Amino acid sequence: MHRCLALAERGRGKVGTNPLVGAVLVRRGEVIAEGWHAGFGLPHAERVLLDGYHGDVDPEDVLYVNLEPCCHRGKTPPCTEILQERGVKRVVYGMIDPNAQMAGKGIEALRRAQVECIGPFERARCEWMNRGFVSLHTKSRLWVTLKRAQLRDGEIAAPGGASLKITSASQDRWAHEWLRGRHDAILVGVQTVITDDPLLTVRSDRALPSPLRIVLDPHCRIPPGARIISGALAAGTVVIVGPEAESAKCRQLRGRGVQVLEVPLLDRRFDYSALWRVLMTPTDGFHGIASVLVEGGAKTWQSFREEGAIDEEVILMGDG
Ligand code: AOF
Ligand code: ZN
Repeated sequence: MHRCLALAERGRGKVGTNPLVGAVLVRRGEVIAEGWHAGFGLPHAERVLLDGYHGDVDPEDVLYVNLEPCCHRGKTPPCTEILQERGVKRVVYGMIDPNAQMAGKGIEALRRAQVECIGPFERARCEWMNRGFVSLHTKSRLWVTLKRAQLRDGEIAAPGGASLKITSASQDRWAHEWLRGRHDAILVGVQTVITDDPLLTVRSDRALPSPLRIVLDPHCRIPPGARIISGALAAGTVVIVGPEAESAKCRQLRGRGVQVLEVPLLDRRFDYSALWRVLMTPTDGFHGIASVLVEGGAKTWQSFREEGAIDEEVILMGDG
């Protein structure tokens, strides 16, 4: 199962609103074939595994997969069918699929077809890896992590508003690998872009996926020279604007490859349920996202708190 999770991780940043899934076929304790879900709309892990494995499946072989095999025809055919066609007789699964179209029906279908199913196995780890996907289906919103760096006295910025270096190099490394590299998007309020002009990229020695950059910018105040909307970074940036944002400026941003998405306001703040809907709905060229890391600033953290939309909060305590 741990191998399934490692394979599943390869799909991070590519599967959109789909789950991260890996599968292995084991014969007498040895892995003989592997597969993973490599991207939104592409074949599922189990199908990738069986399409790439041309040998026979023995009745004693065990197929491990971190998510219940699907039983519905979505963008791809049901995995339960190919498992039966290829003679898989034993399945170990990590967790039930929270998608209401499955929700145990995949396992039921396999058991009805005399396939032995064992699980959920290593459920906590499997659910944690897919916490974004689980959140989409159980809360109808993304998984939200708040990240804050602060000095021991609680200070987060210099009195003049200029940015202050708070964290150490090792804290930065950890934050890049374990926070930025493990979320589908990094979100900031426009004031952070105006004050800090951040890059919002993952900087690490390891090859990690690049999350999208999202800016909450009701009146489209983002400075045209900001680094996240310049050069190659522009194509991975999403600016969320309100209905009254200046349309000429929005057009100019779109011309650079920036995605500009409109969300209605409620009491001078974005309507969060509409914001979730926009971010969870795949469109042409945007596969939707399942998790977001909110990096600031103070007003943006506050609005997520007031909305009650925080699943995890990480505070990096610095010595300054
Ligand atoms: C699996 N293995 O690798 C994945 C599963 O539109 P589709 O056809 O891609 O179906 C998407 C749904 O299928 C998704 O919401 C989730 O319930 C399941 N994804 N299932 O057995 C996989 N990616
Ligand atoms: Zn499937």
